[in-house]
Amino acid sequence: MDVKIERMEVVPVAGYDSPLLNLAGVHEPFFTRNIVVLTDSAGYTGVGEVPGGEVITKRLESLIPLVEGKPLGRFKQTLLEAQEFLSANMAAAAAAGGAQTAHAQIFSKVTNVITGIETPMLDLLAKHLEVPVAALLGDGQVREDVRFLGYLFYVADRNVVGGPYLHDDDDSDEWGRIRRDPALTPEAIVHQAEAAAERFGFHDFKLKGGVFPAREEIRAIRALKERFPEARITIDPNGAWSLAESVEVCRDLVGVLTYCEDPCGAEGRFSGRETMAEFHRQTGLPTATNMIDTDWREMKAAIRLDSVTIPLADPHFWTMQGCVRVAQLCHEMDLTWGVHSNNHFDISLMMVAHAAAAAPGFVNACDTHYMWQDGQHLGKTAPQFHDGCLTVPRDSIGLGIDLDRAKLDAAHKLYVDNGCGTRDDARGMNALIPGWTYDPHRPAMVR
Ligand code: GKR
Ligand code: MG
Repeated sequence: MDVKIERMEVVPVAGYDSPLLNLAGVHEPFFTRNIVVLTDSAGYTGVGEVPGGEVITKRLESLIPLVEGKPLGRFKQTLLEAQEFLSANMAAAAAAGGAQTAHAQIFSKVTNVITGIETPMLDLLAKHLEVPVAALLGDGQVREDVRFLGYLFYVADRNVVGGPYLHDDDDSDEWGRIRRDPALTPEAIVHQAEAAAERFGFHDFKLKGGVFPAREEIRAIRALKERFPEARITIDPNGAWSLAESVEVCRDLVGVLTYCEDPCGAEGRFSGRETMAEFHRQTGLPTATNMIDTDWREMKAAIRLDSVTIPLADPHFWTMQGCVRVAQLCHEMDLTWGVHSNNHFDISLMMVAHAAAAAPGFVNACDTHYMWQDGQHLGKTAPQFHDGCLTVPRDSIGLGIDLDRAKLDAAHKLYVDNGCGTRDDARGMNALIPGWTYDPHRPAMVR
């Protein structure tokens, strides 16, 4: 294949968000992402989306000279070179004084950046070969319908938090009407689930916890299960609860919670993988995580300890090919695969759909924040859910995103005009609780 990558564009973008609550605070009015667009010598474009923030933008931009001019067919070699280049730069930065944070940065930022170039290259290749991206991952595409869950959040009152939050923007159905409104009770959470299920057809739900005391959040879980008895339901307080509290509130929840995501974390002499293993044994509940099993070294430790039943292998952290490798391992090792998410546009949604379409065996409904962003796509048409699923037809081509340049420009303008950058959920919390600071062991509204 005599095709070369001619142009790499890195476009930081923003979209509107609601004041969603989580352990880290409250979401700001805008969420940010980095979009990568590659154009090749045959005139095709490939797209990818990764988390926002200037560090990732800059690292992606640093790869432009390395990517432009490379033959498309040698994409794996290009990925290896990019990995080497980034690792060398990170090592140099660490040697210059950033040792403490170096590991975290290497994990969280470099894999994101690699995914940022890997995805559009896969999109381009798939277009040339006239196959879906899923066909190029793992052992190939194994399913067409990919199931997603409804990701429920407690929502703060935007008038109290303050800021240019979007509101009254969608009167088309109940989800459109309520998704910008405060939701702070079990009843409001159930209502969110009903409205989201009506629009998207979701059968499964996840509640973002770490906001109110554990017992109160479990009341919402019980109310959800009562309303949706067939649903697979999980809660994720991002490790906010102690092991003792997690066990106490979850001990009797087999049959109510299908699995529990990061109930507890590192505690005293014990690592998060050790406390999660104890939680798993004491409650009998399967455990999911996007916090303590986030690379291959952590994966080895988690497997030895039997801490994690469901590694949430987000392609943005693991790369597209890497997250499918995790799925293959899960399939062989009696684990089940799932996906983590952050606020995102339709490109990321399709990245997850293609990865899941290549994930063998049983897979858990994929996390997605998309219901909070529905209507803000960057493709010419919006992905359509049916019965809680997205379909990746075996005869489709590429990632399935026909980039809308006008929408991309508008999302970039929103980013620039509002001085957006790296996510900071602490910023808005002072309006809710004066003097609020982040505490990884205390729910956000408990001060
Ligand atoms: O969007 O507030 C949020 C979530 O808390 C997100 O930041 C987490 O990374 O959804 C994620 C999770 O599963 O932990
Ligand atoms: Mg999580």
